[in-house]
Amino acid sequence: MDKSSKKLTRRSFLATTALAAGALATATAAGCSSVDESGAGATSAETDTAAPEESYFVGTCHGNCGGRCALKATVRDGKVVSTLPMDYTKENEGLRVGCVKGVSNPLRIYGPSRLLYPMKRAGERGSGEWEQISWDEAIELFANQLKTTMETYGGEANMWQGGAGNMNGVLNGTPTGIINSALLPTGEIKPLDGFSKGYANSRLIQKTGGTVLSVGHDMAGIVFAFVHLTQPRSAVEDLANAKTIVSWGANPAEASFCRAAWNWVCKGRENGAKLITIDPLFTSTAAHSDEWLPVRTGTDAALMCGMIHYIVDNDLADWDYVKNGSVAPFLIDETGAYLRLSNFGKAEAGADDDVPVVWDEDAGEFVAHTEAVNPAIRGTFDAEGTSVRTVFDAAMENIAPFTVEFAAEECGISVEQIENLARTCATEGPTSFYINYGLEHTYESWRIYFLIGLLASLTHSVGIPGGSHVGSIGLGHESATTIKQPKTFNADGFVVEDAVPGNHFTGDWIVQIAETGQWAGKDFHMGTLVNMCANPLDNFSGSSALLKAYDKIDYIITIDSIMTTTAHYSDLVLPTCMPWETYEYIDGGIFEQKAIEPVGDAKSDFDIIKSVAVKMGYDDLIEGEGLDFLRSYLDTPENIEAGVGFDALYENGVVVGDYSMPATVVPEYNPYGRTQFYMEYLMPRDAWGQVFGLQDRLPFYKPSIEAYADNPDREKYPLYGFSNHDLYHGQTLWVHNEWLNTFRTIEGKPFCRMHPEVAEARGIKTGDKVRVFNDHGSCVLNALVTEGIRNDSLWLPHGFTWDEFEEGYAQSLTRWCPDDVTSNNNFNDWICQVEKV
Ligand SMILES: Nc1nc2c(c(=O)[nH]1)N[C@H]1C(S)=C(S)[C@@H](COP(=O)(O)OP(=O)(O)OC[C@H]3O[C@@H](n4cnc5c(=O)[nH]c(N)nc54)[C@H](O)[C@@H]3O)O[C@H]1N2
Ligand SMILES: Nc1nc2c(c(=O)[nH]1)N[C@H]1C(S)=C(S)[C@@H](COP(=O)(O)OP(=O)(O)OC[C@H]3O[C@@H](n4cnc5c(=O)[nH]c(N)nc54)[C@H](O)[C@@H]3O)O[C@H]1N2
Ligand code: SF4
Ligand SMILES: [Mo]
Repeated sequence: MDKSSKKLTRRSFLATTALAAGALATATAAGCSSVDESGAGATSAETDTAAPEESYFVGTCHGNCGGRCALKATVRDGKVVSTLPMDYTKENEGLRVGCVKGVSNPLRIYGPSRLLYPMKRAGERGSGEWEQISWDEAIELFANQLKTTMETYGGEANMWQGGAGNMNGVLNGTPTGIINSALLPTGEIKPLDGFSKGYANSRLIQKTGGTVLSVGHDMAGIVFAFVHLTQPRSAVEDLANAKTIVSWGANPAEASFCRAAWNWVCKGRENGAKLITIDPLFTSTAAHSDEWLPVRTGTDAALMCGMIHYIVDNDLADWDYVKNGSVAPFLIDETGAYLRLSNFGKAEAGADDDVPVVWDEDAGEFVAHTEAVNPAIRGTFDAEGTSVRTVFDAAMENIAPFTVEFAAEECGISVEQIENLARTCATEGPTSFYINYGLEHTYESWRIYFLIGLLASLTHSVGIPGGSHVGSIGLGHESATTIKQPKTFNADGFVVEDAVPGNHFTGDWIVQIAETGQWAGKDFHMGTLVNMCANPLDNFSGSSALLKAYDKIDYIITIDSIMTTTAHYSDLVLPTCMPWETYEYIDGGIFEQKAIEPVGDAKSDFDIIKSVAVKMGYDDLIEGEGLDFLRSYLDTPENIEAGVGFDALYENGVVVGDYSMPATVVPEYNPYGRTQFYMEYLMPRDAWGQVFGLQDRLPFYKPSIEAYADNPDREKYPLYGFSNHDLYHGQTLWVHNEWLNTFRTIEGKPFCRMHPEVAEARGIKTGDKVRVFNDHGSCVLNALVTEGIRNDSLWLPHGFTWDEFEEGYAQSLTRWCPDDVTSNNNFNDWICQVEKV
């Protein structure tokens, strides 16, 4: 911590990047003129001349906002002067999406933190002393580093950290995986590949047997909702059919993976739905809600347990759905294995027809769940000498300690509030639980997906109009659009015939490797770290721990378009293109058109990696230009026939078609066709031999790892810290952005939010300069005193780089704590103290 707070000063960056600063003067001037031209008034030069020539190009914002709005850039005199949502036909005007961040793209392209030249470190890491170098030298350094590391330690010592920077780009993005490795029956751990994005680097990593470092953010939700419990997500349009909408750890008015979500929440309200928001912060969504339940961070699983007890105890459940639509009646033995037809010799073990059986109360015997008329959901039975009980009983026993009273204490809301919530969800349905990422950014948050499965079963919030339970997790496309989607892709280019097996795990584990020198029980040397589309030090949780781990890495290369905190701590930084400076295809039907020459000496990721490959002697590894790959990727016969082949996309950016509605109500699609809240096996995202007991495969509540009430450290750090995503922030893509700063700063400085009771006890007023600190890190920023936050919590912004704070930086306060199941990043699981400076 001391290390980071000492070095991370704005001065050290500004004073030592004179060469960048020189170039900034030009860039900023260009940026300013674009501000004027887009509406605030014309520059004097222009008032004297006729209207300048304009041209238009389609692109979208990189980064993981999930919006993927098609934005139309206007280019004048070789500069992007505005980026506005694309026009739609009049009848589809309501589908025009975009946001204030998207509009501020010109300030990203010509912004003050833009990287302009390749630079190598001149002083010690993080000193901010740089030497500008040529691309030839940069490529040579990069290639030699990879080569020497391979020769000395093996290919896996070259690590490629993926991130959300160009999450959806197939040409210039980074690879990352969902399940990174598997434990084979032989006991061997097999890394699984994740090469679906980032064509050029995917090929180089495979050729050189490198290590893919997957992202840890959002992984509890993605792993459980997609892979483990396969929870169906209805289209956001279906929110219009709900009678109760619970916005839970979500803020659809401001952030979501679907820009249209809020429109449909509003539509639901117009149709009479009640909106309830569960959030420690009074967000825009909360402000529009009928009720705001300000729970303490990390306690949602306890709240779910309390609700489940209330619904069951008061007989408010839709028992018919619980019996026939969920896994509640499935029977498990003491090891947790399902009782199946094969147990009765009626199917071959493991065969497709070896389905779980239930106890049919009408028939008075065990029958295949698919045949049962009246399955028992409670009870213990003897199955030819084996004692089995229902999954429902096992689940209720597992959560028995977490009563309504327990939940009230834990969550910091009243028993009455919990009971009302449970009653409303159960009796005033259909209920849509709009669960998003706020509540999964705490330790072991994967447990909530078991609980929401059970809660949704009891309230029948699944597979019916208006009843659903997984917000916009992983969503993005599943809302109506007029953008025509390509039908198929030719991903052959990602396959390298003579690939060398490499490694693959969540990047956050480098902290453990730095301590032990091992990964999954084997020695692991951290030779090179290439950050590409990733900004771990500003965005990953526990950035102070990551920074410490960087000391054990021989060489750090960051390819980015801006000087992030991560770039600041690198040995070599390479400037890459922003949208509109190069070509890219973005999943979702958007072809980014090249509109301008890159600012400074920036090159596309494709060109950088291709040059490195050639320098390493792999002349034919990456053939042709980026556009050649995109042509082969998109030009399938199906796409050409549908009018969305390469030429159509290259010409138009997006092809607008008819309003196309996604599958509105999505039923369960797992092999049982039933809502799951139990798993026979729990496969970890990163395998190193973990085994999980029955308790972990059922609904359960465990308190946060740091932000729990009885943590003795709360004497020093009494406040629960958290952050969020909102209209004016979006990870590091929107740093140093003057337009956005007018909305998200106080007197030009980032601010934290605290309750008046917290402020008064410390003599703090809005606008005061304060220091927030804990054992991980600290930062100095301004205070905003507001009733719109719990009186035991403190909100820090996310989405500023270190040099935007007077001292320290916000991310340094977060805790490093990936869990054993999903390696999830836990941004909201830390405690802190605040004082007036
Ligand atoms: N405290 C706190 N921290 C959080 C969160 C929070 O709520 N609170 N949220 C977390 C979440 S949910 C997420 S998804 C993460 C995201 O964190 P990251 O995965 O780091 O993603 P981004 O900041 O979107 O992008 C990373 C970098 O990629 C760069 N980039 C953009 N386009 C390109 C490109 O084409 N090529 C290259 N080479 N680079 C590019 C950007 O400039 C940026 O610096 O942040 C997390 N961090
Ligand atoms: N405008 C905008 N949109 C975005 C992004 C962005 O940065 N800006 N980022 C995109 C990305 S990568 C993601 S992951 C999503 C994230 O978007 P969301 O899923 O909405 O995530 P957050 O904003 O982090 O959290 C949602 C709400 O949960 C609250 N919260 C925090 N901790 C808890 C908790 O323990 N329990 C409960 N009940 N609530 C809690 C927060 O205060 C916040 O208001 O948005 C995507 N869309
Ligand atoms: S930041 Fe996201 S929502 Fe906003 S315009 Fe860009 S892509 Fe759309
Ligand atoms: Mo995210």
